[in-house]
Amino acid sequence: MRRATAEAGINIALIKYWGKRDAAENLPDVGSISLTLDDLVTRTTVRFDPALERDRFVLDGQPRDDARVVQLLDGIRAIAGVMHRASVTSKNGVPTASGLASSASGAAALATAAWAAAGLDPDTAVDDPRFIDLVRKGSGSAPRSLLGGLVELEKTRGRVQQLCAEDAWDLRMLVARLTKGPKKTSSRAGMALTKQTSPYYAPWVESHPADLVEARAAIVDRDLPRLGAVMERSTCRMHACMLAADPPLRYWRGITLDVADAVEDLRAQGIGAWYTMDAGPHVKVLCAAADADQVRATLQSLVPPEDVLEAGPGPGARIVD
Ligand code: 2P0
Repeated sequence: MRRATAEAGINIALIKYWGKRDAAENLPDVGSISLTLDDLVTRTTVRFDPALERDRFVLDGQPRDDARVVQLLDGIRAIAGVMHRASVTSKNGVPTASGLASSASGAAALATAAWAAAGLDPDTAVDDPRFIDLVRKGSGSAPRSLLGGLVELEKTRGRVQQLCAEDAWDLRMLVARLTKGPKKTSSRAGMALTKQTSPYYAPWVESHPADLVEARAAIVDRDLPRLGAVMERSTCRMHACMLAADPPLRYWRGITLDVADAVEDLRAQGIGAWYTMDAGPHVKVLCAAADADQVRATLQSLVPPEDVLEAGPGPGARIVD
């Protein structure tokens, strides 16, 4: 019996991924740039066990059937020449399927733990295209959680590279959690609908590379106002593209816009804070560590204190046991 435990932080996209070029390979139509967080982690243990007849997956204490988990384990078994089924136990630090990116940390933690439990070297995994391909098929944004700090996922082959190490820029991401239940449309279904029906999809894909160029330059210069501005632009273009789908795809709620307004008001007062939203109503706010207390106070004036989460840049997926 071989076992390993891995942890991976969620990542929040600054320059957004939305839409697939190849659904089978889960390759994106656009690149993306994200921040891996040091809190809000998924912790996963994988144990290959000759006594098991089928893979077992327990998420937050609940047994689940998840074809993507089995697919990922099958891929690693094929690479490592392992025959045994696995027991997988996973715990999410964020609500599952709520638009808080737990699928990315989940796939990154699962793949890293399974890779090590199968006897493969976790330290070189991120350089192995077979590993990245498996992680990406688990979740398109998951390869970004393999690396720490600011990370770019390129669209051509789906590879990742670090743009700024987690200890090289003292940023904070505050999350205003606005609902608790699962989202109504999965990212996968939402992306397919948008690509098929939104007249803004082609312009989204066409205009996207300029946002990547702008964000890379802002990161090189450690220019937060410039990075924040392009993050908001990428966010709003992605949501505009979804809103134009048929039927319209709207993840925002009224409170989502109230929080965005409050972030704009902070900026009008001279506090550097910028908003982003993903496939859910929650608002994530990027700021410098020095401004985090003021941002937190503003968010807590709109939502209960326990629904404001704060994290800094974190490391990539790693073996912890
Ligand atoms: C992102 N999202 O860049 C974008 C922004 C949501 C909005 O990546 O189908 O769970 O596995 O590729 O990775 C969410 O999508 O979707 C996502 P699949 P995934 O973070």
